Amino acid sequence: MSEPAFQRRGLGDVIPAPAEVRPDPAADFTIGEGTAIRTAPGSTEARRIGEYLAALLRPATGYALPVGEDSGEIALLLDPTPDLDADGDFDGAPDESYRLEVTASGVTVWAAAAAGLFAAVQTLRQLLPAAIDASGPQQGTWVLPGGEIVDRPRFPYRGAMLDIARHFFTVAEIKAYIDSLVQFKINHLHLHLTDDQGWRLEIDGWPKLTEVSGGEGTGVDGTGPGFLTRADYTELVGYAAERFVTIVPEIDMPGHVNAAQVAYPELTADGVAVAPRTDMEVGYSSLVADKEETYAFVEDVVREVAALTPGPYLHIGGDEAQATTAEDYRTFIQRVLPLVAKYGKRVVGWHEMAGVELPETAIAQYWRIEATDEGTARAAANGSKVIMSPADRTYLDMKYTPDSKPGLDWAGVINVERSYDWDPADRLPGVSEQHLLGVEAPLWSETLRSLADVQTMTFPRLPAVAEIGWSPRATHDWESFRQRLAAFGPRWRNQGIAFHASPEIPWT
Ligand code: IFG
Repeated sequence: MSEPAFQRRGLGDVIPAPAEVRPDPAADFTIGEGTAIRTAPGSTEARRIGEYLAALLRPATGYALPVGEDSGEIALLLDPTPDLDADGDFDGAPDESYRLEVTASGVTVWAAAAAGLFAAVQTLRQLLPAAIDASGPQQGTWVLPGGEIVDRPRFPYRGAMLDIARHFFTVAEIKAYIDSLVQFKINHLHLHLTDDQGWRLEIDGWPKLTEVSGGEGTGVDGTGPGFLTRADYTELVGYAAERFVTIVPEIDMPGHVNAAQVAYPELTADGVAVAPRTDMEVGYSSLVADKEETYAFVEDVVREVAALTPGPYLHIGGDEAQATTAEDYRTFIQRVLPLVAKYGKRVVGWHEMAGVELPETAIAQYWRIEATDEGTARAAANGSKVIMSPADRTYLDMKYTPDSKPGLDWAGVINVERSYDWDPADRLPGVSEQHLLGVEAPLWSETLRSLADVQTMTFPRLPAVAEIGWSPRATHDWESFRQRLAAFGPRWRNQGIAFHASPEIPWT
């Protein structure tokens, strides 16, 4: 019995569960001193992914693992017409499907696009023993289980959200978060950039937003100061894109705007500055729907954020606008929707936005716990796509148990099983499979104070949401998931990722 760190993996021991798994135990492949990586001839993208794979494998194996186009037992190939029968094309999303074959002589990956090669690399990494994630050379045999996997995502949008407004997180911390997310084929990171307690992205035309509301003493309990410069944001977008993660920036409005109004009193109804807020209340602030300054502000911010964001989406928030009358809310949304389109982005908004007539290109993100939502169902019927983030299943800031820390519990406590035990196509009447763009797990940071807190709230529940977003419904099985999840304890320890040792998981 090999020690757990070098325990041979089963071909299906992957999260998210692959679509098709055909093991062939007679065909195991062992990575050795002389193993090389071969990438699709002429493809710089494939080459870059080959180098990414090599960088993942070199530290623990200590092997050279050269990358080239001519020879190598591990091949990453692009096949424009793979027989993957994958419905990979979701309204323009990149094709993430792939076929992975392990034989005694080597590993071959075929994908229609680089995104598929990247997804296959995440699978390959998980098929190696847990020791592969160690930061220094380990003595053992690097066995890959033989057989074939054919895989493709159920939904094109599998997201996480990090709130850097209530508590700021640095570029390095956000990069580390991205690295932990891509292992589970998460391909969108929604950054909640602005709220009552802080404004966290530099806007050239409105410098006080960050000078005043991104500075010392901002954030919940004043403990989360800081902001992303334009260069920081550009660096993050680039880092994410190299890992096939699309950044979705959120400027929350018309509510959740106290920080903007502290910096610019002209954004309030009476022009008098409001006091900075470091508490956790919501629903008390609003932009003024009938002031032209409001739309000059919004247009400047939307223009600058859109110009810095290569991804197709710009999130305008729209949640908890209790301080905005229904009529003003409608006026505001109807004036802002065209501004986002003007700068070439598709609007995403929390589902309250769907209370207003939406163009079918607008995307509603459902987040609450009620059994139905009329606006979201109507938007879906009108052709809008829906991102499912029901708080009682996907909100990673919810406590694991009544007395676990950190976290909130207004949507109830959420253990791993509750994160797994739901299906987005069954969540809301009127919102079924064809209306869904995907799922997202938001992490609000009112009670978070460190990257370790972020990781502990994220793992092990995010992998449940990732599997729901990627794997076919037919593979959805709690007993299988909890067994597969148990093997990630040693991997997260090797990676230095803090996680909650949920008692319902038989950790190895
Ligand atoms: N609801 C608020 C968030 C945050 C959250 C904490 C949404 C869309 C409660 N809005 O969730 O700002 O405070 O769980």
